[in-house]
Amino acid sequence: MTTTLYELLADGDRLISPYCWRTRFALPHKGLDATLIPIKFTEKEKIAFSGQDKVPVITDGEKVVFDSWTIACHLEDAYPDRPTLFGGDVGRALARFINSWGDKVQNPMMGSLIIFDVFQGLCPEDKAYFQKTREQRFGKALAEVQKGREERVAGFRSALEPVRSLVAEQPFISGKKPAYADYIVMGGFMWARNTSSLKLLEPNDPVFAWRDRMLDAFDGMAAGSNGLTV
Ligand SMILES: N[C@@H](CCC(=O)N[C@@H](CS)C(=O)NCC(=O)O)C(=O)O
Repeated sequence: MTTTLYELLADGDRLISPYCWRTRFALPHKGLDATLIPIKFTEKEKIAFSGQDKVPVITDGEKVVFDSWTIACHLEDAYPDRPTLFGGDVGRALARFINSWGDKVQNPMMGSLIIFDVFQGLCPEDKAYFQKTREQRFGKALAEVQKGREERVAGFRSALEPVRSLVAEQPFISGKKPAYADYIVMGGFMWARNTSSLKLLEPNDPVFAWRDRMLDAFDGMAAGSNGLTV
């Protein structure tokens, strides 16, 4: 069966969407070797077949699936004999809580620190669309959103405390090995890494060491994705 992932790239080959990154990790976890199809914000016609306009989108054989959480559930259910992303129904429900935290807390906080950097790294044809839609979302100019971030980054680090205390005690959020909950949180960090030089974490932070372990996962897949910071 052929699997295809439509994912969002900035200028060059930098995969920038936190949600696409979740799927990027989930696929090799399930041992699936997907064909990767890059799209830009202004190339939505490439995913029109999915009936909506957001990535990630996968095709898996005849099936079309969109939304990173729905994709993770599809992969778990379609490939039950492969390594599990959730570790059972209770693990799936708990990973869904992390998904919600990533969507509602982690990524919005990160966005307020890096959104102007994201804009600056986009290809020229995507810039006007991104600026218009994101300024509508934030209600102000993107450079303004990012203002004062050197002071505000401390608040982001505090919000990571539940992750920090966990990965200080065990190598991954999911335990001894990484799984979908790790991919959710790492998706946000990959968004930042591939768009911004802002130092989000201090090197002595246990989350920093966890992020390094995630960069090394799957033969350094994320580390080799043209990031700007270490
Ligand atoms: N809940 C969705 C969110 C997907 C999403 O917002 N994707 C963004 C990229 S990060 C997108 O495709 N945006 C297109 C646009 O803004 O036009 C998921 O988890 O997949």
